[in-house]
Amino acid sequence: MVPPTGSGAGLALEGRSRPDDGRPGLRDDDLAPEVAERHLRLDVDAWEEIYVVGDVHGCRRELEALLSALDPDEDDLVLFVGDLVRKGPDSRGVVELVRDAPNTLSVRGNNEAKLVHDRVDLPELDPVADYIDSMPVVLSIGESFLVHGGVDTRMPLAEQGAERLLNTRAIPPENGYDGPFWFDHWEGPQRVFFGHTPLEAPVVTEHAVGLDTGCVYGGSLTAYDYRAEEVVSVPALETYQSRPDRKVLDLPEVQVDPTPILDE
Ligand SMILES: [Mn+2]
Repeated sequence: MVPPTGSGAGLALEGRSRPDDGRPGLRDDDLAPEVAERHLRLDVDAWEEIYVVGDVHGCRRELEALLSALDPDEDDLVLFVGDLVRKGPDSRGVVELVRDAPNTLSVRGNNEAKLVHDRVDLPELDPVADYIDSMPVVLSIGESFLVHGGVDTRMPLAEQGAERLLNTRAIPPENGYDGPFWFDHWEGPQRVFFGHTPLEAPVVTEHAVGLDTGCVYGGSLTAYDYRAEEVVSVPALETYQSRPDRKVLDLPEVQVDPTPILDE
């Protein structure tokens, strides 16, 4: 697919996306047709620094602090695992920030999908509805890809529709927050960057990187530095929404401690 319409990233991405040319990484053929149509491939070699950011949920101030600390320039790329919107204080501000920056892109989260499919109506987001509609479901770069929820390891990737990729958490799904989780079973070959499941600390394994550290719940906003292979985070400035502890996963055996960074 072409980069999202109205995206500031559209220009910067020119020549930096890449065709399905047989090099390693996710191919359109690996995906269900409806997902392949919404698969954006980026050229990993066309960018210097690459960061992947967890669920923002309208936490614009924390996102600004994170971006200010990372200080990306036009040759750096900032990707998001979706759920830019809802629950937090400034969903529209977050979408505008991501839309208007020249080097930022997000996959669709389940909360964007609720807007796309008219399951919820938020008039404040009407001015950015076209941009939200245009967000890809899968974004691949190098031998990694981003998807909001995860991969259902009970079936081939090519049989999984967008809703499944946006909402997968436990396997089987009815296990909810008790697990085991899809990333306990996923063996690649690609590495999957994901959000959707609030974590006490980011999950980093060979084939999965979980970045939703529950900023809107008073946790932190986390970014993975693709080149340095480390995670950095800024703390939430407030608890915008409360959440029961059992719905924030603590998985010490696969979690890493992010480096806290402060906005100078
Ligand atoms: Mn979320």
